[in-house]
Amino acid sequence: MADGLSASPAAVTIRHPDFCYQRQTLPIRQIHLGFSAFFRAHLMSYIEDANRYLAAGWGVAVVKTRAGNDSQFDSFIRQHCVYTLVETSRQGEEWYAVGSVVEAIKYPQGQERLWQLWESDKLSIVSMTLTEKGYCYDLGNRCLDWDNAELAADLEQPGRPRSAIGILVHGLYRRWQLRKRGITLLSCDNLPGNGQVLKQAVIEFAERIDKGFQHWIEQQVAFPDSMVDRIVPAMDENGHRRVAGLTGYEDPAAIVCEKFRQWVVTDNFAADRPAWEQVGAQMVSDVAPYGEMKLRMLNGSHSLIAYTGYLEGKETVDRAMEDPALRKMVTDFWRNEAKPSMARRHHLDYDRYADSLAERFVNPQLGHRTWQIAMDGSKKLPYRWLNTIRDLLELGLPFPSLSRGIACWIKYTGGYDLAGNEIDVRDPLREKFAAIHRSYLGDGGGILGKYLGLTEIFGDDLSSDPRLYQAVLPHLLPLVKQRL
Ligand code: CS2
Repeated sequence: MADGLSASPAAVTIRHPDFCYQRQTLPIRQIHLGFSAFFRAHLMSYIEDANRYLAAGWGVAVVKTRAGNDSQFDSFIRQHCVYTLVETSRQGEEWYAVGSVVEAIKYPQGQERLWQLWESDKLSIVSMTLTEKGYCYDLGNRCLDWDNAELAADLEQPGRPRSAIGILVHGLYRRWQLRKRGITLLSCDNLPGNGQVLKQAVIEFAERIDKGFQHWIEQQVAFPDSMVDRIVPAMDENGHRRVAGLTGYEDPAAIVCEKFRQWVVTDNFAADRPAWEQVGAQMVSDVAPYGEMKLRMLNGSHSLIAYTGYLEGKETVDRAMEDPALRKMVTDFWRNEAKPSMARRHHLDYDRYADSLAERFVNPQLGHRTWQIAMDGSKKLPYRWLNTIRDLLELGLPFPSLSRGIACWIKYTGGYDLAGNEIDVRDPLREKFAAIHRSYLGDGGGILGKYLGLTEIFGDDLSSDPRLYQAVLPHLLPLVKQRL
């Protein structure tokens, strides 16, 4: 493209194996917001399979909505959106080239092209990986977080959106004005009831623009819930070297992930979709039990390993799992905390799931860093840990692993490890956390009181529950004293 911001698969030689479908003519049926590694490894693997094995004819345009990592995206555009996916397990590794992304757009520079795609008759699905914070949604109060500056600015100027929610609403608005058919908005983020959260966020925004528009969304747009699962560590130089060794070429957009993947989706689509159930996705009427099991068991134990493991000098998940004490803490957590928190409501095979997680977590090929998982804890923990704690409190059951986890998270987000070395804490509340630790230096009780008082994380209920305070305090005291 003349502006260099978009690329379609033109006749340039690509050093990748041939595709068994016609990339050049794949129509764009889906837009994806977010150029995340997770999207490339998870959702795209199902779309690629649908094109390869079912001749689905399903092209995707990916939109990079956030600044940063531009050089990787530019390389991706230069290589005509083809990238390498390496799948690893203890049994070995396999790789292939993914060709189903056929256009890449940088936002806002490429916005005219983006709106053109939104208005297209061929468009059926707009999917997204925004991470938990990208929804600007206050789950406690079940409403949009209008304190978010980007979101507030989008309400002033909805035609020039900056937030992902603003982009979705504006895209829908253009379809509504042109009387186009409804489409599906498909969230692929780790949030319980992600489709419902997305729907509430979009509708709340739309209502402030026009009631008729809101009504149209309610009638014509579908928001399936989905549970997404595949471990996809961030790529580093080693990873890139390994891929180049396997394939014989450099690919800055390459991803290494585990072989395992799971995708459970409510079969509630407004328009066409590939027959993803024929390539391994599970289409169900209710995703909730699967989503809950995955968030509480997989992500819950990931965060547990991240904070406890990091503080004990374990750089990766597999290294932490090699440590008998940490491994025991994790298996106890699955058996005695996560499982009983869910078992009275649903009847999935939690023990088998725990066994499969134990197998996945020891994969030494992944090098999944505890530091990576520890990011954005303030946004992740409410979904991963706190509902488990709420259930266990109600059942009168103890939660020693999660109490230790909270203590380690508090220590970690204070910005120093047990030896006093600085930690690169990445979290929207980073400054707030550091300020608490500064004002209550070494005073575990004071620090804990302030942390639990953060109702945006703990909600009004847990913030004022003395049982949580009592459970965490003994774990925190020795950790904060070490820094004195
Ligand atoms: C991880 C997840 O980084 C994290 O917070 O817990 O990305 C996890 O690897 C995926 O949800 C697995 O499906």
